[in-house]
Amino acid sequence: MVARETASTIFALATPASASAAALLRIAGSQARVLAQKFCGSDWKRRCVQGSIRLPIGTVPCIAWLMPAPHTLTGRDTLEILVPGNVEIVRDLERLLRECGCHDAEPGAFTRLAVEAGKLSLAQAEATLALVTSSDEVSRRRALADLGGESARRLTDLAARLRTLSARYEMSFDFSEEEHALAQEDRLSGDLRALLADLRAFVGREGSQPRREFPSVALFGPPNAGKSSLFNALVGQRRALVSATPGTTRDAIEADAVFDGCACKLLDLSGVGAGDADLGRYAPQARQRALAADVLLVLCAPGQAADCAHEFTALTRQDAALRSRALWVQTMSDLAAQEANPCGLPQYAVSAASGQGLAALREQLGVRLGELATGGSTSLLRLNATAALTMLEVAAADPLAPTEAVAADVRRALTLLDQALLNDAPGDVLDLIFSRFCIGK
Ligand SMILES: Nc1nc2c(ncn2[C@@H]2O[C@H](COP(=O)(O)OP(=O)(O)O)[C@@H](O)[C@H]2O)c(=O)[nH]1
Ligand SMILES: [Mg+2]
Repeated sequence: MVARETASTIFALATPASASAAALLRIAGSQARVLAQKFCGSDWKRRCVQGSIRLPIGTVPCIAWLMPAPHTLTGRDTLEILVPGNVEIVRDLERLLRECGCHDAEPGAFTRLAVEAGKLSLAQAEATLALVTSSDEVSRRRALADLGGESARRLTDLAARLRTLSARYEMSFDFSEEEHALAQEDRLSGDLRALLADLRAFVGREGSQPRREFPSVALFGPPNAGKSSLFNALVGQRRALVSATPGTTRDAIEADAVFDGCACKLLDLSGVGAGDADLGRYAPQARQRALAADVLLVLCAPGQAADCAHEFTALTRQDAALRSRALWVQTMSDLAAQEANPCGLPQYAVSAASGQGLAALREQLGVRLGELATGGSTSLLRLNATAALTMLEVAAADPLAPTEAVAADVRRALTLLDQALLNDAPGDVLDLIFSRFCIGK
């Protein structure tokens, strides 16, 4: 599929396929010149031109960027066309491009061309993906470091040290004098441990995997606990319906929110427990979503402590670990003084009305979400560095391991690092990597 693309001209929509101010279509390949002439009557020089395109829907204005090979990301002639972001216009234009012999790009096709043209390392290509999909500060920082080549430089240094160490291990077999050999082994294992510490720092948190979606923060509590009011205060705009009538929030309401650089999905759940106007119709669903939350805010208005404690305790019977994910939030602190919570959870007092206590709660949410942030990226660079780390840790942890066995592990770990750094991945690994990209990247 990608082989076909290398011989042809590919195109893809680089902006979301929905109504917007403008839509950007990317075209790479030999047809780009022909199309630039057709749409803008332009000779093929690197520049930005205005033109128009005749489509079945009518003649639409466009702005085109002409980028001649080889000084483009893909190494090929590239044309980028900006048209009004109307779904029909985009559909017509895509049809026209197909008629002109262009092919729909596979996911990640542009980035793959860039890698194949030597314009981007595999690590940088993967960083592009990680940056687009990152949901938190840690992942973003890592992706930017990968993209700028900083991670590759760090790993190159580590690989160079490992190469020297590997050579020293190989040479150590030549020492015959018992005493000398022991001193040599001590030095080798000391240097291996030092290198392990640096490799561990590079790999970061253990088992880091990218999250599929934003972590969730759920607002849970009895009707009239002030959930919707706090939800709106945290989101910063009126999204959820606030009412003195219990049971106003029927289904969960969701909004994206960011605390201290960490994105999350904030959930305003319907009320649980006594006083529910819906007689508990929506409560089971609210309890399920509370159990699944990454951070649970147990909301308690003045006088609701017993109700809240009862509900929260019932949840912990299903999942005892929920306690470590939960915070007790006493609401309407403008109306009543803070009371101790019966569940012994970390406690925050807030008022959605006066804004009191919101900053401290936001800060704590930032901390909690930061702890969840794995900074995960399954890039070959990190995958192989992690595999090498595991291999070396096992080797270093066994005091009885013969030097020959440790030397063999050091060699294998080095191969893993080299493989990641030299873009020397097998074809199926490349297919897997690029299949995770979106179309148009
Ligand atoms: N004084 C005061 N009233 C609040 C506060 N937060 C919510 N309320 C009121 O409490 C009632 C219930 O609030 P709501 O957010 O709908 O609660 P929910 O049922 O838990 O979603 C409404 O009349 C709100 O105006 C607060 O911080 N201070
Ligand atoms: Mg509500």
